[in-house]
Amino acid sequence: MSQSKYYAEFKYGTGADRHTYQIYKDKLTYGTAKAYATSLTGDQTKSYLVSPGSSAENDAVYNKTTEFITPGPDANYVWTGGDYDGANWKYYYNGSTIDDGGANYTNWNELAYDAWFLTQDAAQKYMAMGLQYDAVTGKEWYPKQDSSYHYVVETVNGYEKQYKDINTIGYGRSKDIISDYSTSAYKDGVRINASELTNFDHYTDWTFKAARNKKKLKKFAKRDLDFVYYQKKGDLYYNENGSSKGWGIGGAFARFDDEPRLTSDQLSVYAYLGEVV
Ligand SMILES: [Ca+2]
Repeated sequence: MSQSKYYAEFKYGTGADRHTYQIYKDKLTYGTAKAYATSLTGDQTKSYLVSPGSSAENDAVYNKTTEFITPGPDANYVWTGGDYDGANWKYYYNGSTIDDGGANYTNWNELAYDAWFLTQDAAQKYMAMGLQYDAVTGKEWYPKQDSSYHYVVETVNGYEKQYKDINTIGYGRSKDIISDYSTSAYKDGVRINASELTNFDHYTDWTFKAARNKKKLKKFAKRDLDFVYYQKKGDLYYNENGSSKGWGIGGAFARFDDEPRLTSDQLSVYAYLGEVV
């Protein structure tokens, strides 16, 4: 099963407040994005549309989002988890009020908020973060009516999916040695950080095959596959040059010491953007 979503991930915060943020390349309506965020954990208080509670968190979200998504005419906002319930702007994940003008952190775009305040347009009940394009100011929040935007999902500490993450930094020179992978220890499988893989752009349509023997391995290197696994050695290859002979600027980037059986439904692919500290 090849995943359909292309996302980048980063971490922000310390200790119990260290949260995971996933920035999605696809666009969804507010309700669909919210439902997707909840579906990651099954609990809308554990995984929800991003709800910045401080200026530093807001900056981290903005900086990482615009590192991954270039602002433009079709990418001017991302959904956040703020919405208007008819009386107050609130973060839906915990019901906290965000427009009280008091102690709670707010980052409204003043002109947009004032215009909304005058009309109280009932359709403009969702909070989106501007990505800075055209007249839109980056990092600030805008009251928006429903539309399809990119979105950022925040997951609280301890509720992240259980992936065995493969580090591809320095691949080609060294392999990430994996000695603790099993489907029982990592129920969400193996996840490849593809941001370091040269020329990789198949985030939503990557292909994978496991080779039974050396002959198959050589044969699969000459097929239009992105990833090939050689179970006999436990090596996972990136096939950078597709159907050309060999692996191009690719090659084995991970070795599984236990040589487990790997299938495509155990694999997922994403882009890791690091940790904001
Ligand atoms: Ca090849």
